Amino acid sequence: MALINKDRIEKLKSKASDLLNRTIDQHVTLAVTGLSRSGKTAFITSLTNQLINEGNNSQLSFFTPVHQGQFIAAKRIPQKNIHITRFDYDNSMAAFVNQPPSWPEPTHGISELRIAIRYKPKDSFLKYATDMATLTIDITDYPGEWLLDLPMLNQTFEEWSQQTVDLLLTSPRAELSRDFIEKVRTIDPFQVVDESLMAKLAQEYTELLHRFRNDLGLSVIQPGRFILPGELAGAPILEFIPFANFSELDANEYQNASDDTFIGMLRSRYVEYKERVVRKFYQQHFLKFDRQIVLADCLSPLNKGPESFADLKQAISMILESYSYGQSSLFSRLFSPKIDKLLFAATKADHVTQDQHGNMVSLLNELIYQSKHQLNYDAIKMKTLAIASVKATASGKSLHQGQQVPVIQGRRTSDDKTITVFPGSVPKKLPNADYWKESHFNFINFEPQQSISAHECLPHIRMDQVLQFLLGDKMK
Ligand SMILES: Nc1nc2c(ncn2[C@@H]2O[C@H](COP(=O)(O)OP(=O)(O)OP(=O)(O)O)[C@@H](O)[C@H]2O)c(=O)[nH]1
Ligand SMILES: [Mg+2]
Repeated sequence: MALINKDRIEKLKSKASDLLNRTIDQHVTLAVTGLSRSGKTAFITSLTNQLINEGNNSQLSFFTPVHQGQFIAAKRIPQKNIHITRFDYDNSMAAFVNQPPSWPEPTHGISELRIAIRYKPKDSFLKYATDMATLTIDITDYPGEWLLDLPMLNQTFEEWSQQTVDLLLTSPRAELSRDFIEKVRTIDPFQVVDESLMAKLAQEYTELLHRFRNDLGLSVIQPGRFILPGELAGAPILEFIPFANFSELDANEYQNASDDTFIGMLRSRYVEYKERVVRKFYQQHFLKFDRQIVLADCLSPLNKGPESFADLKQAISMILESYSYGQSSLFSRLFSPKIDKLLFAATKADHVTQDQHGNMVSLLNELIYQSKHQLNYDAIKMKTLAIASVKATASGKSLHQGQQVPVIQGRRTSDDKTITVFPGSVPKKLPNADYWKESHFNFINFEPQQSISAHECLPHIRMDQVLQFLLGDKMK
């Protein structure tokens, strides 16, 4: 008798579970962004690796479902949007598995990955119906540079040109830009345009943007798609430039210029770019994200100097416009937002000693909260963490002038030598002029530590806190 009852209860449970699995939201869309080289690929690879290899050398004690024994297993499953590039997890992992291990190659554009996590619900009302639940996670990797374009949606071609040319003619960009601006000034804006001239100028402008990023370490790059075109590489929609001579144009003549003139083509391509590229990205992707991780590498700009750091501050402020949900914000006026959690992560924390992690968090918080955009704390839950997706150094202590000082040890990228250093202090606040005069940073690039097998967990710093913030509440 007792057996029959148990059987019936199990059947009822399974029926109820089927029903609930169909009706209860057990799905989350995580978007990962950051400027190029900020650590997006390493982050997604590590996050996936920690989940699918949980139990095999994993260190996730701050992730409650693991800590409380609710976590059963996770696996990669086919992604939802099959028209979007697959995030190449296997290839990225291969870099860490190789002997000697290396970092994954740079990526371009948007990619996706889907993971299913099986867990035992504990607190939520799911536990009355089922012994096991599944949380499906869609992860999207996209360039932070694409968010730098949001303000363009609110600007005419004339406004954008003037702002961009002002920026180009200001230090530190002026030196590199002068010749290009002079060249643009010699062109008759009302001449019938030769498309190959337009393509050539756009190419020169794109090269300038690459030099700002790579040679000067600058972050404000606009239009963002020019350096990271994704599937639009070579398309004429990316072939326009800011016009340098608006003050000398007759307003009427400009208004009436047809699309086959130089200025007319610039204007029409700019408008098309805003609608078909910028707005489309927000509509097709951004508005579908539930949760967002913004990765920021604050250490490289600190190494490069004050101009690079000031530019990072400006870029972060521009990126934050996309999360500024106040009624008067540009974003809320254009779109209806959905994101409920926003994680800011200062990446590559293994480049500095552990005692500096608190300063990394304070510094990133200063960059975020001093921005002119008020983030709406009620609508979005936010957190800042200093992390290393893949820890490439070991920490220890060394005797220096009779005192124990914290140090890190790792395999230096430039010469593959194992070195032990104190790389310097991270400023707690936005550094001022005196700070730049006195301080010398020496943040060194390291290669990953010893290689691991593809089914082992990567060493990390605070990836468990990342998982707890992003997924913990969905797995109760
Ligand atoms: N030490 C250390 N270095 C890291 C870490 N994450 C990233 N890096 C370094 O930063 C570089 C860029 O990391 P990626 O993950 O490729 O960055 P990304 O944002 O995907 O770059 P793009 O694909 O070019 O946009 C790597 O090649 C490493 O040198 C980390 O956790 N620790
Ligand atoms: Mg990448």
